[in-house]
Amino acid sequence: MSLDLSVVVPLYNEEESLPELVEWIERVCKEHSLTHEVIMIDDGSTDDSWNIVTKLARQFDAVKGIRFQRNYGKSPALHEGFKAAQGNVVITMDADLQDSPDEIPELYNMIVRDGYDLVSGWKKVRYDNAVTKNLPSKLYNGVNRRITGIKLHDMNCGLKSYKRKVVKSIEVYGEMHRFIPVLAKYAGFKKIGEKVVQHRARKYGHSKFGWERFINGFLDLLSIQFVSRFGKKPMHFFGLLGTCTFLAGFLFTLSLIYDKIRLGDNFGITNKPAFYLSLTAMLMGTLFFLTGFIAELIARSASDRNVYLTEERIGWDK
Ligand SMILES: Nc1nc2c(ncn2[C@@H]2O[C@H](COP(=O)(O)OP(=O)(O)O)[C@@H](O)[C@H]2O)c(=O)[nH]1
Ligand SMILES: [Mg+2]
Repeated sequence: MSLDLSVVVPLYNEEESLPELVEWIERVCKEHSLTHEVIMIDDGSTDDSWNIVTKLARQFDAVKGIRFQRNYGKSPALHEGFKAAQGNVVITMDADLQDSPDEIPELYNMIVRDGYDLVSGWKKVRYDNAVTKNLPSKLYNGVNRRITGIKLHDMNCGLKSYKRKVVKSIEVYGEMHRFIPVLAKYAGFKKIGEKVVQHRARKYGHSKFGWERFINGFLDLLSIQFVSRFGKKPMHFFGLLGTCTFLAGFLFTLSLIYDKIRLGDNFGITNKPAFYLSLTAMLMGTLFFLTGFIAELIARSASDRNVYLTEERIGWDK
């Protein structure tokens, strides 16, 4: 039997919130007659979270749990959840009750009725610390929109819904959970929307992400951009850069040699800034080139070098 909905909940030390969260999800799904499963991924919690998940799994048919042996992070947890999810629509939700399960039906409908591939929540009114969270988040999302061209106000919102196919097509690793819409876009999913969602103050426990996330997030964004553009052809980036830099250095050298021949002993080559510039440029050019070459060799032997996401196949089982 196919399920309408999988709710994926990554959690880390959220013992107090879990029972309330699950009861609420159950209530909403029942009211809207959605057949569903709730997948809770306990990421090596050190509190009582896993015991509570176990109890909930006994109490509710829909609840399933996965427990990591240690803390890996939110992305690996989502990855496992996505792998296990069987619903036609997959909704991710934070475990801390800051996201409201009342949003589930509309998020579900936007996928099924309006045909979105991905809908991201937008915490328009936010109940977090203004200085450490809200302001940097605005700035960050602005930069994100610029770089990726995806018009979302709150890319990193934990509350999102997906067509099942989207979560099966992308690989969330490291700390890439912040950029799932970018991953989805690069996997070919174009219909990405957003929905203003209620946000609630944290009732229990404390936030697990501090200011470092903005630095890591920015580096991750650069990686995603780079890998998606040049991951399968690194030489196109490094080779071009290397060749240009080397050529610049080489031209400098030629002009130095020309001056030396023209001016003879009056021309002290090593006194000229151009001498050092040309040396550095030629060295850097060579290094860029070599880096590109090595990257190309790595790309060639990467296990996913010939993995392409296929939309459809027809006529193969005749
Ligand atoms: N699986 C997993 N989940 C985490 C981890 N850190 C935080 N979370 C969960 O991610 C969600 C959002 O985290 P939270 O600390 O509330 O971040 P904030 O809302 O941005 O302050 C919550 O459900 C957390 O339990 C982690 O290391 N692993
Ligand atoms: Mg939170």
